[in-house]
Amino acid sequence: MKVDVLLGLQWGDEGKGKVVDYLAPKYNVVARFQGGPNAGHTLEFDGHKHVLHQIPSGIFREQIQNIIGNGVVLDPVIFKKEIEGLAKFEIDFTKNLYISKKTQIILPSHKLLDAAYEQAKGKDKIGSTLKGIGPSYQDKIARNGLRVGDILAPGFEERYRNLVNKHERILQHYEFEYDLREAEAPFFEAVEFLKQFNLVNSEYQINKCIDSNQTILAEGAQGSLLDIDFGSYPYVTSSNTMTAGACTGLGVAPKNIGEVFGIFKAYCTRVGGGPFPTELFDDTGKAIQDEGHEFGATTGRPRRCGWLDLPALKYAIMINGVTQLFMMKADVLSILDEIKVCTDYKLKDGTVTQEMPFQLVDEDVEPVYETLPGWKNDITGVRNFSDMPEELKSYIRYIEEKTGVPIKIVSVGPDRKQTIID
Ligand code: 2SA
Ligand code: MG
Repeated sequence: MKVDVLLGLQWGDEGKGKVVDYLAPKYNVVARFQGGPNAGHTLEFDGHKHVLHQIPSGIFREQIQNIIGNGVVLDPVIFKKEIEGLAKFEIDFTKNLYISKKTQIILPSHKLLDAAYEQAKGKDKIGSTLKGIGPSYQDKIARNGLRVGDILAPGFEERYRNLVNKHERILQHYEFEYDLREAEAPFFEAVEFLKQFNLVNSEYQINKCIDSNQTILAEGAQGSLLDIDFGSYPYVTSSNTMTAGACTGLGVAPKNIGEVFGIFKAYCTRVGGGPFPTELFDDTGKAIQDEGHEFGATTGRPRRCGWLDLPALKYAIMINGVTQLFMMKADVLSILDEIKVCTDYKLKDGTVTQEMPFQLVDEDVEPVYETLPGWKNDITGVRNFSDMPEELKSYIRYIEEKTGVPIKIVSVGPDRKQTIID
């Protein structure tokens, strides 16, 4: 079977965790292909909320093979905590979790570098989650990184020390005060802990699954507008969050990509710095933030809120080859009398365009809005398309017409059950 890809089309937090959890029973394999502990995938079921950072969202089902792919950057300390935090599920994770030997390892010093780089950027800071993501990808590309497979080979500690020495010189250059020693004992403990898991050449594993007709879901983290190449650079994360990232992050050939599920919120949010043309600074923005509980799942930071941005959504659909759209958090908009949607960007020189400019700068882009009527009805109990209020149906049809892609799932609440399938 081909590999289906699920990814966020905005700035992350679209509700990918919920969708993967919902789709997981249909799949034999769930694989993460990029990002690391900066991700926060929230799953809610049986009245409990669980946030996963590095572990694929199929982990709660024993029969699913969960794979952390080579494109991921893994923090062993956070990984250990995550696994320990799941103890109550009484699942033997050494049986349903596989980690690529080629996965890069985040060292404690990567986190310090993240903080040093952010501090040096001053008011232009990215708003990084400070989990060491950028610096560990930097080492990967610079061919200095340590990989999961390296922990099994002799000399790991020496290689660690050599790399940390380089990091310390950079930290000193930035005159960044730090205390690394305290973090090292838990790091090496976590490295030992990692050894009990299946550390594999996951590209073979995935391709064997493809050949034996198993169903595979690649689970993206963050969102397309945070993609290192196509996002709102430099306010992006350090990985390819798009469909192509699933190919390189897992070792899957492009011809083996199947459906591409694009997840978007019925509105827009962004956490961290960077441009956001449709951001709301008024009571409506605050109301959406409160109603949608828009706070970072990893850092607890408040998420900025705004209207749905169609030029950005269409861009994400284009670069990813999205075949199905899933619209999340429609219930949050039930509080509004009317809903705005950005259809075009008006640029400084007066041009109106639907294309993303090379450099997205809020001051240079004025969103052109169309206003649609709200439904003003509690939809959290709706379970099928036909029972939706007419205004919600029109909102859905409107987006489908503008994007040319069908909306196949609409989410009306955080629980697994609050999902409407077309
Ligand atoms: P980083 O940590 O260096 O990759 O940050 C770079 C930018 O990418 C953004 N980013 C995110 N945006 C939304 N959600 C993310 N995950 C967490 C969540 C975030 C949280 O699920 O809520 O809890 O704050 C995520 N991870 C990275 C980040 O804000 C920077 O703008
Ligand atoms: Mg999240």
